[in-house]
Amino acid sequence: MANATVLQGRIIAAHGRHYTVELPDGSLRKCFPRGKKAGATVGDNVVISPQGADEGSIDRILERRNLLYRSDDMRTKQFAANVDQLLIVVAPEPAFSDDLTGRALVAAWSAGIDPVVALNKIDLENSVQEARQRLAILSQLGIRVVELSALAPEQTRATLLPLLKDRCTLLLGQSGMGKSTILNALVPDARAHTQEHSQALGAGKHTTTSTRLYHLPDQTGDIIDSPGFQAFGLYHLNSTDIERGFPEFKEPIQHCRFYNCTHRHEPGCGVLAAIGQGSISTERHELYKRILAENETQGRY
Ligand SMILES: Nc1nc2c(ncn2[C@@H]2O[C@H](COP(=O)(O)OP(=O)(O)O)[C@@H](O)[C@H]2O)c(=O)[nH]1
Ligand SMILES: [Mg+2]
Ligand SMILES: [Zn+2]
Repeated sequence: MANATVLQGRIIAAHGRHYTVELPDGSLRKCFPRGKKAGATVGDNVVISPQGADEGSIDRILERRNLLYRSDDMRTKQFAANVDQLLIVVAPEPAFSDDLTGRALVAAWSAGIDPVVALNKIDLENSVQEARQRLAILSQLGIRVVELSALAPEQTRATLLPLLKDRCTLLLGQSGMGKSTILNALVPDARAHTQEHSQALGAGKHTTTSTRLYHLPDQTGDIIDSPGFQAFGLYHLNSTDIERGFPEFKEPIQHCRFYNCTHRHEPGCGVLAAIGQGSISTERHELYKRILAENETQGRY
C-alpha cells in the first residue's frame, strides 16, 4: 500500500501565519503549520503534505544545524535556521550601536555561526572615520570587516559576492543601515518581492516586513533578508553560551582561580587580568556584564 504523499522542502519565507516552502524542483507552496505547532522559521527543512495544486501543511521540521534568534522579556524572535554566516550591516549614519552589534555577534558565536561585519555608507566622509575607529575593537578580535557603499551597486557586488559564494548568509542590521539597498544590489528581484508583499497587505496598512531567503542570481549561495531590529535581548542564553559569545575570553578563562568564576569581581580572574593587561577591551567586558545581568534578573528556574 502506498504511503500518503509527503514532500521535503525548505522554508524560504515566513509571513506570520503561513510560510512559503520551496521544493527541490523549484516550485513554491503556501504552507500552514499543522495544528498549533509553531516555531518553524526561514531556512528550516520541512516535510509537508501537499494540498491542492500549490498549498500544503507542514508536518515536521527536520533537525537544525543552528538557529539564530533574539529574545526579550516577553517574546522570542527567530531570525533563521541552518545559516552558514551572519552578515551584520553597520553604518556611520545613523550611527550604529556598539551594544546591538556586540549582541548580534554574541548570538552568532553562541549558535556556532561565523560573523562578518559590513561597514556601509563609506561615502559619508565626515562620519566614516569614527565608525572605523569603533569597529577596530572588532577587527582586533579577528572578525572580518568589509567596507562598501551600497549606492555603488557594482562595487557592492564585487565586495560581497566572493563572501557569499556557496553559503547561506543571514543579513542583519539596525534599521537604516542600508540592508535593503545592499540586497537590491545583490538580488535585483528582491525589490519586486518586497513591493508585492506590501501590496498584498493592502495600502495604508502597517507593513509587516517578513523574512525571506533569496537565491543569488549569478552564483550559488543564498541570502536571507530580515526586518531591522531596535533591540537585541539574549535572555535565552545561559552563562556558558554568553562566554562563548566572547571568544577573546576563552584563553584567559583557563587562568581563573574559581571554576565558577563569573569574571566580574572574583580574585584571581583571568579575564580581569587580561583587561588589566589591555588584551581585552573594557567596552567588551561591559557588554558581557550587561548581558549576564539581564540574564540573572529574569529569575528563571
Ligand atoms: N550615503 C549612503 N546612503 C545609503 C547607502 N546605502 C543606503 N543608503 C541610504 O540609507 C537609507 C536606508 O537604507 P535602507 O537600505 O532602506 O536601510 P535598511 O533599513 O537597513 O533596509 C536609504 O535612504 C538609503 O538610500 C550608502 O552606501 N551611502
Ligand atoms: Mg530595509
Ligand atoms: Zn574569571
